[in-house]
Amino acid sequence: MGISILCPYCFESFDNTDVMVQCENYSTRTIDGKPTETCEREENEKFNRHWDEKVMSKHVFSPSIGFFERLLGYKPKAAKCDKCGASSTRFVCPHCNNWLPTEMIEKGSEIISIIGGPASGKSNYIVALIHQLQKYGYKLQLSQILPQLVGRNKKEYTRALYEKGKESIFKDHTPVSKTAKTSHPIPWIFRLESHATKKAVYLVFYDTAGESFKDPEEIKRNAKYLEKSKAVIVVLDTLSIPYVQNILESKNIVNQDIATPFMETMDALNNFATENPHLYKTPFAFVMSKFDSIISNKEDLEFDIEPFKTNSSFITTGKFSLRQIDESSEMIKSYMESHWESDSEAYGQMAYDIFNKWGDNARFFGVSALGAMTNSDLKINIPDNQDIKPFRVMDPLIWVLHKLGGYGIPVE
Ligand SMILES: Nc1nc2c(ncn2[C@@H]2O[C@H](COP(=O)(O)OP(=O)(O)OP(=O)(O)O)[C@@H](O)[C@H]2O)c(=O)[nH]1
Ligand SMILES: [Mg+2]
Ligand SMILES: [Zn+2]
Ligand SMILES: [Zn+2]
Repeated sequence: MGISILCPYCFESFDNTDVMVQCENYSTRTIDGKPTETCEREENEKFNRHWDEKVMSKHVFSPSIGFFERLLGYKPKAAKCDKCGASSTRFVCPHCNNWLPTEMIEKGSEIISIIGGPASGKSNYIVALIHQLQKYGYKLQLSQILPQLVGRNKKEYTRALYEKGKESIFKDHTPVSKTAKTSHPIPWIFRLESHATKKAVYLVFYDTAGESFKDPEEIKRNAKYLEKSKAVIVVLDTLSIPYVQNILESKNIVNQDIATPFMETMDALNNFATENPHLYKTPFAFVMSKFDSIISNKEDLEFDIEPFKTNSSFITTGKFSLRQIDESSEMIKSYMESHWESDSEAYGQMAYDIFNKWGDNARFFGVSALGAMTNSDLKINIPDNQDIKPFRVMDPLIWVLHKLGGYGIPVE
């Protein structure tokens, strides 16, 4: 018996000793000094069905795994193609034949979903989150935060998506552009290791186009990954809150994008959770994106930024402050309850409902991926010679890892 792997593409589980291998023979290889035979591409029904495509791909075969390996724990290693004899290390899911990182086959993965409506800020958030983890993760003994080199094609490798996003935000000062709508979301796969516990995990984020979270049919499809997620990060657009919008508009501060109403996302989620009550046992981080807009207009918005005066305190202390998390969450909650009732009592009621249903498994977070608003050129509004400063973006993920346990996150 091996360990059970949850495929981040098709969400089927499989025993890791049932993994398949895809031939990597590009015919320039040699075996014992002699060129190998070429290995023709073929139609791969499973892969094509998954992506709803008609492409030719390299042969997929089953590696031979010995009795003792099965018994003592399987460590994936190079296997010989049953068609051409070349040796390959490209491990694929037996159900959909998508390529998965080798170490994930050995150790499994934890799926954390990031969901939210169109233009709520998901893509920019993911890029800023990884950037900050690579920069500061070591403060909490998290290391090797590595975007993976697997995917349908090189453009879809997490590393490529991340590098492109990082360049856009941190170098060109331009937000990441809109995510294309696809029949299946492309998972962002990262490796992260805890130095303290030596636990290595693969985090899988789904950066779905926000539209997917609006249409009931699509929600059904998303259901599959929400259900299998160990934790969920819900991105809610601060700029879509009518109270905030009205005040900022009166100051001539407007966001260029059409926001998804905060309530629309919450309603969709609430309906879904009511039908799938086990979700209330899953940690949910409710993330208010674009929080820079609140902080820089605190007086007009009558928001008490006391708990938001500094970035994540662990950056200076090396300890994750649960108090800072709780105080920030409380402040957002009470602000909702006291200020947003102008839009009927919906917001206060919603905040109440969340804690009523999720209890200690829910928190509110205020984060800013870009650290500032965008200007009329659609660029991030900071001087060219200054660096982009994301704010509090790591907190939701660290809180979730702390809730899930096993990562040895030092807390205070
Ligand atoms: N002020 C401010 N604006 C932001 C921030 N993050 C994102 N935005 C704005 O929100 C827009 C949408 O952000 P995205 O990250 O593309 O949103 P998304 O949820 O991925 O959108 P879809 O891909 O359409 O689903 C950006 O183009 C920015 O204008 C932030 O931290 N602060
Ligand atoms: Mg996006
Ligand atoms: Zn699969
Ligand atoms: Zn082959």
